[in-house]
Amino acid sequence: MIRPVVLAIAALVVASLPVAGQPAQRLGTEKAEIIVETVAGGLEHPWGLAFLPDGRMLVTEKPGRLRIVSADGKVSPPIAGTPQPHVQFLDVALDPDFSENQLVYLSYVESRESGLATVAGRGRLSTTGMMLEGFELIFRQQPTSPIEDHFGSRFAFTPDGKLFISTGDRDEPDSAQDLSTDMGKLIRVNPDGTVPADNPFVHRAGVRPEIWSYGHRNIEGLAIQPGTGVLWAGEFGPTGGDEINVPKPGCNYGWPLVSWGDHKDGRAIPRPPTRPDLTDAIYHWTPSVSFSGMTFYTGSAFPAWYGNLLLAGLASQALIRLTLAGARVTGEERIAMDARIRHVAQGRDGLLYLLTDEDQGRILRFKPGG
Ligand SMILES: [Ca+2]
Repeated sequence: MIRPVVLAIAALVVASLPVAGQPAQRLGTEKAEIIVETVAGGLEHPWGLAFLPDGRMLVTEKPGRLRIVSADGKVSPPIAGTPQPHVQFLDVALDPDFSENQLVYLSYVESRESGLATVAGRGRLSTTGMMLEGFELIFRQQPTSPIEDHFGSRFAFTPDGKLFISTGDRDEPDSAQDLSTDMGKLIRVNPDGTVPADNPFVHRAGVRPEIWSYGHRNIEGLAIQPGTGVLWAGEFGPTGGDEINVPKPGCNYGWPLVSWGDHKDGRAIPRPPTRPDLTDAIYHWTPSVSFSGMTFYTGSAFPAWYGNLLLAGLASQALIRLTLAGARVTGEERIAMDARIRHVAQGRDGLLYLLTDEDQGRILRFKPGG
């Protein structure tokens, strides 16, 4: 009679161990042996990730929290001073001059009387790291929509100090072609939210000057290619037609006039999937892999992956690795992760960090496995 009781207690103890104490797992891939560690758990649908200079991580949770996670996995209470969103927090990024100005950028969904919109702002992280001070908006998507979908949104700072902010079409596809809206657009601003004088539409009447490119469905992946400094963007297709684009100023990326996929409700989108007056994707997937965040790998921990583009697969539950030659994709590997992956980012230690999209979401870390 004693034995079952002991077993029950043992099971309870195991279940209550901190997630960070879970044993690491080995993962064999085509070009690298990986050890996957669970750095932290208990994060509710983590979405964005940024690395502080001291090795700690800023992480957003979709329901509207920003936390700090230490390198050894201690999760802080929510940081005070952040806005109170209606729906969700999205990305987080550090200012390129963070060491001097301590500015942290946050994108989220704002609720206005007329509906919902993707917005971005910035505030100063206090010395303790537990307060975002003087938070102010630098971008507010116009107009709003009542539809709670396709919000984007990622940040990317360019080497010349500009800030890209991605948006989605808010599930109003025609808005992506309407240059009087910020929906289905890639936005380029100065870090303080003012519009750079060399944006493509600054002199065209009736066009929002912050627009860099248009005809996008829902961009949740942005990354600057090392060496070239060029921005790459990843967007969700409808049914099929997930895309990688290299957005050029003023160009039209086609949604919803053309697509490599079809509408969610089964309506066909006219073929051919591109036209001479539109700019085609450089790579696309049908069926969809449904990826969100992405990053170029530039660390030394996985030399065979240097310069590769890594994508966080949601429905595909995978880390997707693309090999490139310039702006051409030359190969693809899907690394099964057995969880929806929301984001992948490279730490200051050159290791890779992944966020799982779960109620009890985790931060995973890839280390070389020999
Ligand atoms: Ca397209």
